[in-house]
Amino acid sequence: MAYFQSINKIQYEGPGSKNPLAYKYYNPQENINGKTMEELLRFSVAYWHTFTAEGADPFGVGTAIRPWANLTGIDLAKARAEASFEFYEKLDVPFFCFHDVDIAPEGGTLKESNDNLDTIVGMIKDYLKTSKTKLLWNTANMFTNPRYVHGAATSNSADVFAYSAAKVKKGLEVAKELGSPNYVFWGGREGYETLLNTDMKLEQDNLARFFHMAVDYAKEIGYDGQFLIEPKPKEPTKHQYDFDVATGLAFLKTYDLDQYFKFNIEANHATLAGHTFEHELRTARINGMLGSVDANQGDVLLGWDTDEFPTDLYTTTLAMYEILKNGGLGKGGLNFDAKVRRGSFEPDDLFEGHIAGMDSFAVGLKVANKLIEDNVLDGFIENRYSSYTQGIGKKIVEGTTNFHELEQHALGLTEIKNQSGKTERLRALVNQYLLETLSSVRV
Ligand code: XLS
Ligand code: NI
Ligand code: NI
Repeated sequence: MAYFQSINKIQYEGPGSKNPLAYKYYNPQENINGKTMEELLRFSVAYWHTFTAEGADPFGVGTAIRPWANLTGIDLAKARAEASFEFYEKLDVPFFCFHDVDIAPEGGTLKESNDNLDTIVGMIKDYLKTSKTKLLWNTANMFTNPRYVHGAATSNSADVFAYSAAKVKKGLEVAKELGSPNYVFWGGREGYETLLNTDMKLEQDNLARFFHMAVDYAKEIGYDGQFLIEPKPKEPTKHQYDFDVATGLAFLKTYDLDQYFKFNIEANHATLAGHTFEHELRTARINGMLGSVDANQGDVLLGWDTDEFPTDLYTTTLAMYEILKNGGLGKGGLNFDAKVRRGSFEPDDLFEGHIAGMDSFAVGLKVANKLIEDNVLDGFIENRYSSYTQGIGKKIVEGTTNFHELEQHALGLTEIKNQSGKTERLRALVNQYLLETLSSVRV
């Protein structure tokens, strides 16, 4: 049965198109430097926002009109799974992602939950045999159920720790079964509310123990997907342990876990941490830790994870710049951890949201590629740091000097000449590249 009957397969119609249900910039087979857009962008649909959520917010119930709304329980789960593959095919998207509870209802016991999960995983496995769309990552939801009120692996309750371990154990088995190239850990409640009742050291040690056990179990069952930590500073927990990439990296290094993990970087989490998206991507990239991306955007006027579809071209450009500089995303992808607004409640909006996000990243890809091709920023940066390529600067970089010699050097200086950083010139250049790219693709 078709759930999105009025929608045909979304086609690339080019920038001149006025059709809201067509790609204007995302042309999957278009070649960018020897790779197709599809290979470079690796788009993914988030199951939870697209098929499970109903548009509720803390002040109101769901508004979404969905063709499976008349169903409940396992029948609802089956309908959503069926609809999801119709959606992927119509959108022509290569990947999707899910939490365990997105795809199957929780039962009264862990055993029942796992049985429900097995039913839907079996269905998905069948679809995967013929579908072009594959799983990018799966994860365990360890934040919705009241048992996680004090956290999962950082809970004060050892029983909750054990329950969480069982969920991730199952998640890794599912990842293996469905051939998932990645497995994600987002620690929504792995943090604390107040130090007055918290043993922070024990909680962090336990989180590290949990990750080590997950690594061991993956090895044991022969699951070789990439492990990803998704940093977020807060929400729902006030202080979250995986605050941002730098904090996550320090944690991983402290506990000898850095060789087993990379990061899944979400744009809106970056802004909640007081960073730009590109800052987080750069921090991960220069440390060899950029694994995957949750592509969305926040709203500076709102202080929470609004998970909007990304439409800010400036940000998609700077993000794609980091991704191209990283040599692509490897096993990772651009997962739309994004939801249509509560007021956008029609099924078509699900398509239009994804189209908007995909087109925006396609533009970002083109502009970033041109900026790199023309050596616009690198050339400037190289010149800006040229004092480190000769004389005392070269010695600093090569590690062949010390404070004595540097003092002598400083004493001999009559004048220190600084150069302008040219921020405005560079911003104007990026604008120029954006506008030129947009006008050159207009048909
Ligand atoms: C929540 C997170 C979550 C993760 C997966 O803010 O973004 O959706 O991506 O658990
Ligand atoms: Ni996310
Ligand atoms: Ni998020």
